[in-house]
Amino acid sequence: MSDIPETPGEGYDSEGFPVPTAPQPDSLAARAEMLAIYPPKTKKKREKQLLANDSTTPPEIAANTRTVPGIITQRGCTYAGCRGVVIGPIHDILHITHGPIGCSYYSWQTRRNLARVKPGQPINYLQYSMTTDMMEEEIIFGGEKKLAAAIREAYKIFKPKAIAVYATCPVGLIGDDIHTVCRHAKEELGINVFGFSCEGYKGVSQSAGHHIANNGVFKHMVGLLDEPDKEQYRINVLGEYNIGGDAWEIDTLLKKCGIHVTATLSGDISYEQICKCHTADLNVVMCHRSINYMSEMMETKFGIPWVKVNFIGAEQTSKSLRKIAKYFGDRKLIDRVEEVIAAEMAVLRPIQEDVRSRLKGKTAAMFVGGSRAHHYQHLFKDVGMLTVAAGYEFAHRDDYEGRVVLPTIKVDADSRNIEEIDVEADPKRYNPRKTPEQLEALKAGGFSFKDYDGMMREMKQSTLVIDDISHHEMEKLIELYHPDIIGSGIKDKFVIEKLGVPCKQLHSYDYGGPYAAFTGAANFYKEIDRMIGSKVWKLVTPPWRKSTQETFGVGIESEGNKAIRVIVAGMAKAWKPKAKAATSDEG
Ligand code: CFM
Repeated sequence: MSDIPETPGEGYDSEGFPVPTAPQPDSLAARAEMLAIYPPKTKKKREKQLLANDSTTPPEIAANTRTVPGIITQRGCTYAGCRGVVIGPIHDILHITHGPIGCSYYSWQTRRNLARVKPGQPINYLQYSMTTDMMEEEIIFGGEKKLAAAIREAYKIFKPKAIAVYATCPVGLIGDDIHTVCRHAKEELGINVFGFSCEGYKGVSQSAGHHIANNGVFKHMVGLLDEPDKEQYRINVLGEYNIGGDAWEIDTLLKKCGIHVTATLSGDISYEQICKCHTADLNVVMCHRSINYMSEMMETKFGIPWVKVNFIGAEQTSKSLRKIAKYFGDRKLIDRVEEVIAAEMAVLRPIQEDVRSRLKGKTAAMFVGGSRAHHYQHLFKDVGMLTVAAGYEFAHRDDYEGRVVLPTIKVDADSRNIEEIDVEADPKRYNPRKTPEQLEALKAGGFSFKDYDGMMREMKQSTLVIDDISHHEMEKLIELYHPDIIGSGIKDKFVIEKLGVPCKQLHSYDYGGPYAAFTGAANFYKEIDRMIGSKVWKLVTPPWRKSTQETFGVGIESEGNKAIRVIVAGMAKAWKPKAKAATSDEG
């Protein structure tokens, strides 16, 4: 069993939420103060995206809508969601960006979706950045010829099994037909070549890119190889991208239990694994936002049921393992899972208790992507910390309020822009993995399929929920709540730190991690303990609190800066080279 008390323990309230030591502000008053500065139209929009939580009946939040121009958002573009997030991690196909050089350059290894060369899978192209490098000439006269030449050239050098082509903003604006170019290349080269109309502007965020990518992967890859793996209990882990090696931790843990992963979409994955992933017995979904389309389409076409899991946090990892074992229903597997949980917790528990003794009662805030702002709350909870405010950058209402609201979500013009593909049961290969009776028995035993309750139901009453947070709101949040740590991204990390709060980069992990499964949880606890224990950010006087002379002249000799130099010198002295980490296999 996990050691998060089933009945509330010391430091937790009657609902199992950690109790903050410091007094917390009234969330409605804090909300009003955050919104006060905005002009009426902006305020009207932001007040629908900035709410005090109701965990029993989550209030309707405005999500997946356009950011007000002028507000500094943390969001990315549709191209990033497609090429960068969902398909980019496939390591043995070529990814060619059709566009100006920057789109390719800035998506080159900035996301730590690691892959390593394995026996039998010797190819890893992830270190390459391939682009057509569009210039004025192509913008004026069209870039199709240059794209066709690039595909031919790339094929000649690498002889890959498949090539994916990604459209960037100018490609959509000038109307290059990348799909026809890909079709011709497929015929000419005899390999799989396919394109994605994932122009950056196509949606309100990278979320549109996830959807476009899911459609393309499903149409062009899934189902091409009818060769099931020989192992028992075959699953796909969907929405796990092996950031910092997370998928490797999950894979190792599942292996210990006797559960086999056919494919992880898309972390450290090969083309072949994607082509045969329709042969698995179950899909488990980690990141609901980026891949729910795929799990739905695979169920419709091939009959593979899906369940939501979370391998972030000790309690959640245990729950997820038990859920998978229950699905297969084999006594031996169920017992084996319990043995593994007990063994892993025996190692993790002392670390958890030690860290909790220092962090109990501290607070966190998190603003990340479309799933981590929810999942990582469990890791903080494990060590007695309450998440007082959280939000996604680009998630949809169902990720906040749960899938129950799906029928009520209004499809606006921006979402209508994204293709919904018609999927039907495959006449030959549709194979429901469970009989209707088995499904009923599972449901009667409390098992739920296709279910995601969202973030709000798992957050404490009256905590703040903020969609697509602005820099102004972040600054106000720090001023009013003084959280002990914030989990966020690179676009606001340094502002947060200069305001005196440590910031854990929860996209790339600041080169740390892995944080998934029990082993990853131990890494996270220790990392957070170190960050909160360090006083370094409290000693910083940000440049905007100083006079110009102080900043550029005598500021360097200020008491705060002197103190920092002493700390840094101490750290440098104590530094020892680390053993080579698994993550050094990157790209
Ligand atoms: Fe899913 Fe992700 Fe996330 Fe995401 Fe992302 Fe990411 Fe993220 Mo950065 S797929 S929604 S588009 S869990 S890259 S691995 S960390 S914003 S919270």
